[in-house]
Amino acid sequence: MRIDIVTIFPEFFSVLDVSLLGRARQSGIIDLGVHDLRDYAYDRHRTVDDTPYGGGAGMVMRPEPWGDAIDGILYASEGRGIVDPVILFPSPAGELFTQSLAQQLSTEQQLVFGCGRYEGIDQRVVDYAATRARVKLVSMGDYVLNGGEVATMAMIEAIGRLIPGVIGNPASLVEESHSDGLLEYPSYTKPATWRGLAVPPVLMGGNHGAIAAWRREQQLERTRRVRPDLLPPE
Ligand code: 6GU
Repeated sequence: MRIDIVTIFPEFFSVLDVSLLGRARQSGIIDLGVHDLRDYAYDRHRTVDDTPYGGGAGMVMRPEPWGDAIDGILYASEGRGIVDPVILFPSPAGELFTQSLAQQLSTEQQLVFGCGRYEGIDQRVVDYAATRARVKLVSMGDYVLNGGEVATMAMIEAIGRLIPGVIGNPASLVEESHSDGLLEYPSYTKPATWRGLAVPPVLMGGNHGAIAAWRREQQLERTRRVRPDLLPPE
C-alpha cells in the first residue's frame, strides 16, 4: 500500500520508522511519503494559513498550497499506476473511524492523509479533492485534537496492521476487540495464582467448549457494561 501524508509537522511521523510499521516499510509492504505543506507555500515566509472569511476565532489553512500538494501526489500516483486513491481528511466533523472502516481502507492501493491544523482547511480543498479522488472526512471520536497528525498516526496503525504480512501471526487479528462487534474477553497467563489472584478455573480445565462459552459470555458482559451502544437493539 502507498501512503502519503501532507502536514506542517513532517518530523512527527518519524516514529513510522520503528516498530511493526517500520518493518512493513523495510519489507516493502508499505511505501510511505511524508510531504511538508510549507514546501508548497507561495511566499518566502512559507505561510499556509490566513484569517477566516466571515470572521471568527483562529486561522484557516489557505487552499493554494493544499491544491498543489494534492496535484503533485496524484500526478506521482498516476506514474505508479495507482488507479483510484482515497484521500482522508482527519476532522472532528468527519464520520467516525471504526474497525470496519479500517478493514475497508486496508484493501486500498493508496491512502492520502491531509492533516489540517488551526481551525481547519478551506472547504474548497475538500471539494476540489473530491473531483480528483474518493474523499472522506474521518473523526477519531467526540473530542477535539489540535490537528490531524495524531489522528492520522492512529489510523495508519489501525489500518496498517490489517494489511497481510504486517503482523506475524494473522490469527491474532481474529479474536480482538471490535473484530466481531464486541469487546475482547480478558486474557491470563502464568502464574496460575499471583498476589492471591487466581486465574478463572475454566481456563485451566482444558474443556475447549466450556472455554469458548466462557469467553463469549465475558465479551457480552463487558460490552453490556461499558459499551452497550455496540450491541444490537433488543
Ligand atoms: Cl480526526 N481531528 C481533530 N483535529 N480532532 C479530532 C479528530 C480528528 N477526531 C476527534 N477529534
